[in-house]
Amino acid sequence: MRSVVVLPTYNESENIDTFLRAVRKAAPTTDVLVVDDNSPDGTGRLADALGEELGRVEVLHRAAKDGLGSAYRAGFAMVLDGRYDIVISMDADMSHDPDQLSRFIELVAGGADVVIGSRYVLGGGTTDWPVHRQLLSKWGNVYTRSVLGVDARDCTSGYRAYRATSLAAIDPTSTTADGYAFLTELVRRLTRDGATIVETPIIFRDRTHGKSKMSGRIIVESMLFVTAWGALDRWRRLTGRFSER
Ligand SMILES: Nc1nc2c(ncn2[C@@H]2O[C@H](COP(=O)(O)OP(=O)(O)OP(=O)(O)O)[C@@H](O)[C@H]2O)c(=O)[nH]1
Ligand SMILES: [Mg+2]
Repeated sequence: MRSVVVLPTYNESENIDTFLRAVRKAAPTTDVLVVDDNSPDGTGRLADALGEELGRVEVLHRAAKDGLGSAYRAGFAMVLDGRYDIVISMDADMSHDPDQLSRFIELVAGGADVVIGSRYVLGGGTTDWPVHRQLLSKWGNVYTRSVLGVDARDCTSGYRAYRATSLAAIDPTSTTADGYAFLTELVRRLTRDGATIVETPIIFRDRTHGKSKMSGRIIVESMLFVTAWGALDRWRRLTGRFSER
């Protein structure tokens, strides 16, 4: 099956070299589409150079920083053109272990519509995260699951593999959220579409290089989206209009 990793980057110059080499080693036939938002630290130029050296790396250069959701919408639009059977999403900061790529690909080949690398199933977890971040992520996910009734324990994990046709079916380019809420929005749409969601355990390692782009604002935005979607779903169930987005 033909597969591609969509990789949003913003100021990941300390990670991009290690990351692309590790992906090439772990999954030699998987392509990579880097979506760089004109990183001031030159990540985009580094990715171009690495692409020339390694092959199978394409770089989408965007004019300015526009958020994770927006970067994925642009990247997905490019790779959902029939070239690929599997579309993978990853962070560039080595939090997601490239050595697990073959497992994600096998699970999609085995019938999953989406495979989520999950911190909240047996065998999964986080290392090096401060306690407040662990609690926020864990309880954010418990809240999301209970409010939206989605079939996943980790809705905010960005390490995923989608069957390309199943991703196209939920029209990811028409999503509106950014940050973590974007990832939740995709799980919500997949659940409503009747997709087979499979979670596989991952150990999420905190980044050792570069700065986090996730802010308090993004976390608050995520919880507000979840609350609004939950209310909307409830209202639609009451009025029998559940089939609408
Ligand atoms: N193109 C693009 N990529 C982004 C943007 N914001 C974040 N990213 C990338 O998205 C991925 C996830 O962002 P991170 O900052 O690592 O978010 P996080 O993993 O929740 O937080 P930390 O690991 O603590 O930094 C990384 O590869 C970032 O470089 C953006 O506005 N545009
Ligand atoms: Mg990260």
